[in-house]
Amino acid sequence: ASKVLRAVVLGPPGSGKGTVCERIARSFGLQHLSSGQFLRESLGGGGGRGAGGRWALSSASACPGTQVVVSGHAAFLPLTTASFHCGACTGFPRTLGQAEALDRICELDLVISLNIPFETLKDRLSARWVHPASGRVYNMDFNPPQVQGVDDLTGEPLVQREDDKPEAVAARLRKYKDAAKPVMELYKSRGILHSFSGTETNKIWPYVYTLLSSKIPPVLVDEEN
Ligand code: G5P
Ligand code: MG
Repeated sequence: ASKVLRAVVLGPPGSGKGTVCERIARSFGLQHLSSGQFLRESLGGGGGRGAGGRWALSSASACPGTQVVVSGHAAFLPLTTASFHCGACTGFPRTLGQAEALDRICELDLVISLNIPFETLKDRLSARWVHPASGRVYNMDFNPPQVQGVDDLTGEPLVQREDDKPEAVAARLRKYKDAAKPVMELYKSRGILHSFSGTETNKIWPYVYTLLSSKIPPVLVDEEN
């Protein structure tokens, strides 16, 4: 397959990376890869203990041919050209080391950065519920499930992520800020960084959609536009 687009969506915890990437995947027929989801699946739960250990993760069901190895903060995502020929990735690269590792594998076309105020992030994360098996994400205010506490498709119970507690959110945000700054600077210097600021995904999304539409043809007309 010829290369279509390689994009990553970066932003602090709760900034809407997953939400935006799901919409990108749907609208442009791209594969969505989430490093945080890979980590949670490997740990078999909804908790966010992702950064502390070392795991070799096989994500055959999510994306054949993709493997993620994370050791502390130095993660390596050996995406082959075939598996990432048309992908949108969230949560990776999270550090300069990861960005350099990604450089050795492929050249990114586009980096989307989401800038959301801290207070908004805290509110969103305290209202987030997830379906661990699929990674489907709900929010009691923004996109509630049809029946409270259960997944729309399977009827299985939803859980709250351990790392969505207020103390954990503050620590995650601090860590994210330190690690992300040099990554943003790198992509800015390459002219591929596109930043979007706001408090509502629905207001940011049309701009993201327009930007991507200028690079690849959508497979779905944007119903939110
Ligand atoms: P993750 O899973 O990548 P984070 O912390 O980077 O975790 P997170 O929390 O998953 O990011 P998100 O994907 O940016 O947030 O946001 P989301 O889930 O789409 O939206 C958040 C909530 O707000 C949802 O409930 C959504 O429905 C709602 N929402 C969206 N838009 C709106 C809106 O406009 N209004 C309202 N009201 N609500 C909205 O990584 C987890 C951990 O794994 C490790 C790290 O420790 C990380 O903390 N990790 C890595 N470690 C090392 N290297 C890597 N590459 C790593 N990747 C992950
Ligand atoms: Mg996410």
